Amino acid sequence: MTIRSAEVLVTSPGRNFVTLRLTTEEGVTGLGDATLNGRELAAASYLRDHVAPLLIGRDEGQIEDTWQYLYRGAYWRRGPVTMAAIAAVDMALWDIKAKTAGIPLYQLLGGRSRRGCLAYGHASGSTTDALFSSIRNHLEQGYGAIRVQTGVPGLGQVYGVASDQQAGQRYDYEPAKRQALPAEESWDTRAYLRHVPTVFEAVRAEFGPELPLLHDGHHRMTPNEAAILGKSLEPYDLFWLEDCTPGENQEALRRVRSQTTTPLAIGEVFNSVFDYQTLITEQLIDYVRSAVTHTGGITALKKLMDFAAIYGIRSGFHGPTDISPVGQAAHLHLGIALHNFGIQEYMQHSTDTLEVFRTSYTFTDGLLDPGENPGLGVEYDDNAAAAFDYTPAYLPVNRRLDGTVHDW
Ligand code: EZ4
Ligand code: CO
Repeated sequence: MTIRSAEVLVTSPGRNFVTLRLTTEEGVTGLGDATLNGRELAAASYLRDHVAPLLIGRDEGQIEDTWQYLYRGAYWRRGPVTMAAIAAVDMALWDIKAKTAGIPLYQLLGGRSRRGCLAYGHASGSTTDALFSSIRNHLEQGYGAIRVQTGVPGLGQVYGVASDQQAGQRYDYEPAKRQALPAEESWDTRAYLRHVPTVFEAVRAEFGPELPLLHDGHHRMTPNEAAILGKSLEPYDLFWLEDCTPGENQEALRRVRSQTTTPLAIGEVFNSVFDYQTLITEQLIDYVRSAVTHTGGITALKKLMDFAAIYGIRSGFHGPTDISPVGQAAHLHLGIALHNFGIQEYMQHSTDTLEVFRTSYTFTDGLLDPGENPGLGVEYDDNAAAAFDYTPAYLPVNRRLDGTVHDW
C-alpha cells in the first residue's frame, strides 16, 4: 500500500493549471490542485523537485502524517507556494482514500449536512445597464446569490468587471493576461467609495430586497475607508463585503468591525490557520474565503473551519476559475459535509478546461453538488491536456492616479 508515482501536470486550456497526480502500487490515482495564478511554475517546481521524491514508497493512507511531514519537515513554513504544494498532495491522498473505499469523498468528511451548496455567481458591468443584464443572465442560469462588481466613472478597466456579457454567455473574467508584462490598471479609492453605494441602491431598486448580493473590495481600502464603505452599504443588506482591507494586518479588521454591521469575508490570499487567528478568536469576520488549494488542502481547511465554527464563522471558499475543477470539487465535498458551510463561489470553467478536467459535480437550481462518484469525482484527460501548452500570464498591477503602486 504505497505510492508508486507522483506526476506534476501543467496544462493551459485558456489559463494555466498545475495538477499533481499520485498513483499507488495498486494503480489507484488521486488528483490534487496546486494552481497559483501568475506564479504557477514555482508551485510545479516545488512539487516536482522537492516533494515528489519524498512521496514514492510512502503509505498513501497516512494523510495526516504526510501533511505534518511536508509542513514541519520543510522547516520553512507556510507561504503560498509551499501550501499549494502540500494542498495538492493532501487532495490527491483524500481522492485515493475515498476511491479505494468506493465512496464519494464527502462520506469520509462526515457525510451530507445539506441538500446542496448555495452558489454565488459573478455579475458585472461597466455601466448600470450592462450590470443589470449580467445579473438577469445569472438569474436565468439559476443562481440564487450574486456578486456585484462595477466600473467606476473616470477609471478604465477595474477589478472584476468582465467585458459586457451577451445573454446565455458565461461570465468570462480572466485577469491574468498572457503577455510579457502585467497589465496596468488605474485606481482612485475616493471615486470608488462614492460610486459603489449608488450602484447597490440601483440594484436593490431593480431586483428587490431578497436576492443575496456580495461585493469584493479586493484589498484596496484602509481600515477607515473600509469602515466608510461598510456603513454606506448597510441599507442594501449585503451578504458580505469581501477583502475590504489588505489581509496581512489582522488588527485592521477591528476598526472595520467596530464601525459597521455589514458582514465581512476575507482570506483568499491566506495560506494558514495562523492568518486567521486574531480574526477568528475576536470574531472580526463572518466568512472564511480560503481556497483548499492555497491553504494546505482538505486536512488543513477542515481544521480551520472547525476552529471557525466555535465562533459562528462560516465558509465561503474561493472558487474563481484559477482554482482548477479538482480544487473546486474538493470545496464541494467539504462544503456539503461541514455544518458551518456558508456559500460557495462558482465561476463556471471554460469548455476547454472541462475537456481536460472531466467533472461530475452539478449545478441545479442554484445549488452545487459534488455528486456520487468515488473520490473527488474528477478525471484528468491527458490527451486533451496535451493540446494546451503552458503560456506565461500575469495578474495586473494597480496604480493610483499619481502613479503610486496600489493593491490590485
Ligand atoms: O482576483 O482569483 O473573489 N475572487 C477574487 C479573484 C482573484 C483571482 C486572482 O487570481 O478575488 O477574482
Ligand atoms: Co476576492
